[in-house]
Amino acid sequence: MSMSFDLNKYFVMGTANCKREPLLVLEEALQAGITMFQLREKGKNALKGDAYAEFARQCQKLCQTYKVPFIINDDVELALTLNADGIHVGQEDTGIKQFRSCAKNKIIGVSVHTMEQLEMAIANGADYAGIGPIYETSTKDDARAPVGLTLLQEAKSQYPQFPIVAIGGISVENSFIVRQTGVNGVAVISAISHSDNIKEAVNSL
Ligand code: 3NM
Repeated sequence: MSMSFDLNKYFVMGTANCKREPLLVLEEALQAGITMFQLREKGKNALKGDAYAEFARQCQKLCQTYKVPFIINDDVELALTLNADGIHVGQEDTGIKQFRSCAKNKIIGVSVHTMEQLEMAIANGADYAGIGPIYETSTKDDARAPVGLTLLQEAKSQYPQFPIVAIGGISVENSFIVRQTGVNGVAVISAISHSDNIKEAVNSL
């Protein structure tokens, strides 16, 4: 059993997603009330090596201050080194069984794009699934075709107790209709990281 967590307002970010100092963006989002944070350091100018680890440590420290779970995308080694609260993996990333065996009480999230992948994630012991992209997104280079709201509805009707977060193209404007599917929360990058008023964006999501 992993530690408790709340998917309600899940902010995902890496340095490439920020137009301002990333740690300031994160702190404003934390102050505004995000419930979960995932460091997703991707792209051609992504931090590497010590700079990446140090940035991750600083993000973790902020999350600890605000008592928000700190999740690392696709990097089991760093997650274990930093004793992060959890890891988020895609379909192509390291299997979750490996992470679970060395981190029993950690949060494990998996990105899924079909009902079959969702069933597999649950069978493999994931703690939550991210379903997406719900809408078109320009943030993820290799994003698949949007799955729309029907997959969220199907997932929640078949697995009402399993925590599900919607991701991909979610904005302040469309988050209301996304939430009507019964999902546990919305995960966003640009709706927060590109916002000129993070407090308002987080409040409105
Ligand atoms: N994963 P934005 S879509 C990181 O479909 C990510 O699994 C997705 O960025 C998936 O909120 C996506 O700016 C990008 O659209 C989300």
